[in-house]
Amino acid sequence: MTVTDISTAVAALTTAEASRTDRGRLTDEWPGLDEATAYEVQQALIDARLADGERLVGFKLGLTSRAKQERMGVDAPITGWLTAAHQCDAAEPVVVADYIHPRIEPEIVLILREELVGPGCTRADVIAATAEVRAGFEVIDSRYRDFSFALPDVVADNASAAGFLVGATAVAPEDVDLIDEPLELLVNGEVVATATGAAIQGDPFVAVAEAVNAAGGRGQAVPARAVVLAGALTDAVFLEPGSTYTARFRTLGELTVTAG
Ligand code: OOG
Ligand code: MG
Repeated sequence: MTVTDISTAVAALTTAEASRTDRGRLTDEWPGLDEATAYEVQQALIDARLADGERLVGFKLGLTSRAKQERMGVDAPITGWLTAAHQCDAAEPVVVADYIHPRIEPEIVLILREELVGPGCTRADVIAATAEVRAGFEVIDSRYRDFSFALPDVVADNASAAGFLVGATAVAPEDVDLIDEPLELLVNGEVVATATGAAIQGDPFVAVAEAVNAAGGRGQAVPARAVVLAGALTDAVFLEPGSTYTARFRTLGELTVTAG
């Protein structure tokens, strides 16, 4: 299948995900694919899932940390959408064979009480609309070979969304300083990375406000009760069957998941 338009791009990405087979970049076949068109591909991909009976439950920011932007060779944050099918249960292992080449990354999660809509969304608006802040993990799984993509590729691929987990401790947004909130990422009990919330564009609430404004420019709002993944604080690590991953925050508590 040669990808030259939105519907063949949706079909190619959907097939790659369903068959757990990575593929080349869309931009190799469709050099004219720009960021705006890539968001149209992403929207068509999500619309197809919702038409198939999946339920929209969340919004994700991606590539908000300089560490990730450098690793992935891109220079701007992106957004994507989460459905109920993406939600994983920390009590069950995340099954590596269900994905292509899954990675896991620690996230700060906002649970909204009210809709967020831009343009004009501010940090204060995000805080006011947030019911709870929690620890989280995101499972990312690029449909592209070796996680190699240009910005339009990863946007079309719904920002590599594949799964997410939310921690058990709920904190009110006014009860946590997210900028200074420290995190340790542990693999099999060993600390492999540390960060603070400032890794998310200096301030996770500002990052979310900017992402809401960008989505607003595309005519999209983030609905009330949505789960918002503010962006990874560290680089992602590959999931290996039998390994255990812990995100340990100071105020947001700790979340552990095992890969199977
Ligand atoms: C893109 C998704 C990045 C994050 O939190 O930075 C992301 C990728 O790295 O494949 O979800
Ligand atoms: Mg992420």
